[in-house]
Parts: sequence; structure tokens; C-alpha cells
Amino acid sequence: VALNSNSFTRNLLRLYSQAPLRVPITLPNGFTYEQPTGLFINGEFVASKQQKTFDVINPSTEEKITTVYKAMEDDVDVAVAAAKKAFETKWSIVEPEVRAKALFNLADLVEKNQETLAAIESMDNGKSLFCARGDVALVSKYLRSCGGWADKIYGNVIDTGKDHFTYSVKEPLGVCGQIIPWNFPLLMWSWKIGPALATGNTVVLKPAETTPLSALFASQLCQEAGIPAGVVNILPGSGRVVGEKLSAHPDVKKIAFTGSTATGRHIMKVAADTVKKVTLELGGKSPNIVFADADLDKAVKNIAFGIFFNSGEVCCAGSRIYIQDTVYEDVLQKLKSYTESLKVGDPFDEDNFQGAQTSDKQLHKILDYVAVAKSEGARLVTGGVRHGNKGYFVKPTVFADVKEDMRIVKEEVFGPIVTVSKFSTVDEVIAMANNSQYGLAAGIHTNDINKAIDVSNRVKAGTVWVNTYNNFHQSVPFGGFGQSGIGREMGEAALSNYTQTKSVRIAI
Ligand code: TAP
Repeated sequence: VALNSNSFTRNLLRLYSQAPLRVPITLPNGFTYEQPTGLFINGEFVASKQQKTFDVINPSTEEKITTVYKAMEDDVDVAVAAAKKAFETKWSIVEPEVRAKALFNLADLVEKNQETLAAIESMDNGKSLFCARGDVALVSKYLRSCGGWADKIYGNVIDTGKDHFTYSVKEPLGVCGQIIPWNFPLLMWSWKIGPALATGNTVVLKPAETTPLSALFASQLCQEAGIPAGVVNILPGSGRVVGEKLSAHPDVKKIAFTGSTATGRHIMKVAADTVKKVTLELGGKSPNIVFADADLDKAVKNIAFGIFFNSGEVCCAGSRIYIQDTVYEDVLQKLKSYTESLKVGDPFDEDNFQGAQTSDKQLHKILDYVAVAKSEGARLVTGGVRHGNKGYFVKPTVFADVKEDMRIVKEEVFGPIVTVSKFSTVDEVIAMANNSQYGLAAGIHTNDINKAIDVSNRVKAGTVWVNTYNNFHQSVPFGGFGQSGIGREMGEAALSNYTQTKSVRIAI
């Protein structure tokens, strides 16, 4: 007791009890790497001030992977101060080509480490290696694309008459708080830091508590790429503490959030007190329409990919399938057999298309929705059960003959569950497709170009895919109509989320 009352001894004890800041991890493919486990603040991995930690679980085995430091409110203050200083003294004042070069370097380093990053993502999130490799490929392409934009942030010279010289410039915002979800941890990290850094901002990013590993690993690549200390800070921790504090912090000038509509709505309210700029990429319940004139075999593959890709944990998943009545039973049977051919299981087995759901919470949410759908009278065509009894695997599931007012048709499940309904006319299917609070994406399968353009024009969605689905490109803006969000990610559109316009008028 006497010893513990001595603050020197207390600090010493704390030092010795603290968890390591890096641990060697053997990935399920046998490869060993070093995983940073601290908070990444001002270019260093550090313990949280209060020494709090949390365990990271492998959703395929339900076993602990490692322990990571957990940021609390006081750590947010330190990270925001570091980001503010880096903004003022380094990143906002360098030549744009310095930012471009650093982002190109980062893209190269992601490419160099692609197999490790994909394996970390599969292990932490549960997604199949096939999906994780696709994510990492888009990450490097997107970071490179952002590097390309860095020295192309243009203002305007505005003709206001001969007695004035008037121009506008686009300036960065400052410290950006970025809160990301667990379904695409590394991809969302790149969608957030890429445009922020290209335009001269600094960031404090909170990964989801379920999946912090890839963002921590990638943050050390930022250093190697020549991004100065304090420009990128990563705070693993809970949404209620770190996310909430970032949203309210007076020195955070913008919040970029991806996740559920409920949390996005809440963040807007919290951010309102400091009138932050807010961009949100939220949920969806996207329609995927098959017309009778489509190439039906191709359409079946696309609608299955639309929902089962990434274990159904996709904000724009085509979770409501509409099939034209004349081909309804035919397409449904094809979808059933194709779905049953998709292999589920160990994400590291290259034969498996679908891995594990990310958490026990998601597994149970999905199984609860299966029960809801059955109780509402939806016809179970295939799936509807857990796959195995270890790991959070769910069989790809199809419900047919659903009604528009069923919860399974209206609410986002975020898992490998799809509903199928019948329609007869274009007007009818447009009404059904638009009967949602969401508006993230839509799919159309037809060989009639006029119909494709007509339906694309009338469907309320931020992205429309024709004869394809879940088909992303770094140059194409992505974001939602309605309650699916505010703002766009990727492409040139993402840059405007991170700049503010200043007008200068000089009297001559
Ligand atoms: P969310 O609550 O939206 O979590 C997303 C991110 O927001 C996580 O980093 C989370 O932190 C953080 N967060 C949570 N509460 C917050 C708060 N009060 N202030 C600031 N940040 C906060 O999603 P969830 O609870 O993980 O999943 C629930 C459902 O949301 C899913 O079933 C799915 O339907 C939907 N969802 C949608 C998306 C996309 S991309 N649209 C992504 C994930 C989930 P923690 O780490 O503490 O959770």
C-alpha cells in the first residue's frame, strides 16, 4: 500500500503492466508479420493514456487474434492537437506535388504489401481472400487517383467587371474526424484519408472496434510513404467514446462517417453544436431488377454477386430482387441452384466464395431476420441457417414471394439474405424500387438500351449498375440519395467534401 501510494512506483508498475505496442502474428496462411497494437498518434504507436485495451476476435474461428489499445476521450484530445499542428505547420502549406508524391508512394506500398493486407483483412473481418484481394487492389488504385488530384485543385477567375480583379480558391478544412465501419475496413480507410490528404487536410480516423488491424498496419505505411507525423492519426476505440468525442470536438472541422443510418443521424446532431461539415455514407436496401429480355444466366450471376459478395455486408447490396413475371420461376430456380453452388467457409480456402460474418452480433442479427421473414410468410427458397457451428458463417439465403410491406423487404439486414418479388410492367417495378427511405444503388438487367436508360433515369439511387453489380471504380462517384447519405466518395466529387471556397475581390 505504501509503495502504491508513491506516484513514481505507480508509473513504474504501469509501465511494466502495459500491453506491447507490436506483436508478431501468424496469419492463417502461415505467414508471420508484425502487427502494431497501439494508438497511432503523431507518427508513433502509443499506449492509451488510461492503459485501456480490447481483444480482437477472428470471426472465422471465434478465437482471439490479439489485444489492441483502446483510445478514450483524453487520447482524442492528444490526437486532434497533433493533427492540428501537422495541418498548420506541415501538410496544408507544402507544395501540392509533395502531397501527390506521398500518396503515390502510399499506393505503391499498399501494392507491395497487398498479400499481407488482404490476409489481415480476411482474418480480422472474416471476408474471403478473394474479396479482400479485390479491396486491396481498389485501395491502391484509389490512393493513386487521389495523388493525381492533389495538384489539380483549381479555383476560378471570375469576371466581375473591369474595376475589380476577382478570384476564388479552394482551401482545406483542417482536422477531419473520420469514422469507418467493419465491412470494408481498409477500403474505407483509403476512401477517407485519400481525398482528405490530397486536398491538404489532416485526419484522426476511428476504425470500427471489431476490425482495427488493417488500418493500424497501413498507418505505418503512411510514415514510410513520407507523410509527415501527425497528418494521419488512428484511434481504435468505441464509437460511443471516440466517435462521439470527434463529432463534438471544436478543433475537428469535419466529420466523414460510413455506417448505419441511425448512427449517421446521431452524428449529425452531435456535430451540429460546432457546425461541422458532415458527410455520411449510410445504409441501403437496393433494388436489383431483372427484365425478361435480359441474358438470364448472366443476370443470375450478377444478382447473386449483388447480394452475396462480401458475405452480404455491403451498404449497396442488391438485397431486393425484382424479376419480371414471365421469367419469374425460371430465374428463381436458376438463382436457387447458383446460390447453392457458392461455397461458404474458411476465408483462406481459395475455393470459398463467402467467408464469415464479421461478428457474433451480426450473425445473430441475420438469423433473427430469417425468423422475421418466415413469420411474415416469406417463402424460404434456400439457406436460412448458420453454416457449421464454429465461426460466424451463414448460408446464402433466398426468400421469394415477399410483400412490399414486410420488414424483410424494408429493413437493412447486412448479411447474405435476399428477397425476390415479381413485377409485370416498368411503371410497377419503378414504384416498387423507389418504395424505400434509402437510395444508395440499383441494378438493371436488360438487353434493351432504351429501357436501361429510362429506368436509370427514374430510379432514385446514387449509383445505377446495368448488366453488372457491385462494380466500383476509383474515378466513379459513390454515395446515396435519401437516407443513404450526404456527399459522394471517389472520383472528383469526393474532393469537394474536403475543401471550402474562398472568394477574393480586389478593387483596382
Ligand atoms: P454503426 O453503429 O453505424 O458503426 C459504424 C461506425 O460508427 C463504427 O466505427 C462505430 O464504432 C461508430 N459509432 C457507433 N456509435 C457511434 C456514435 N455514437 N458516435 C460516433 N460513432 C459511432 O454500425 P454497427 O452498430 O456496427 O452495425 C449495425 C448495423 O449498421 C449493421 O447491421 C448494418 O445494418 C449497418 N451498417 C451499415 C454500414 C454501411 S457501410 N452502410 C456499415 C456498418 C454497419 P464501434 O466500433 O464502437 O461500433
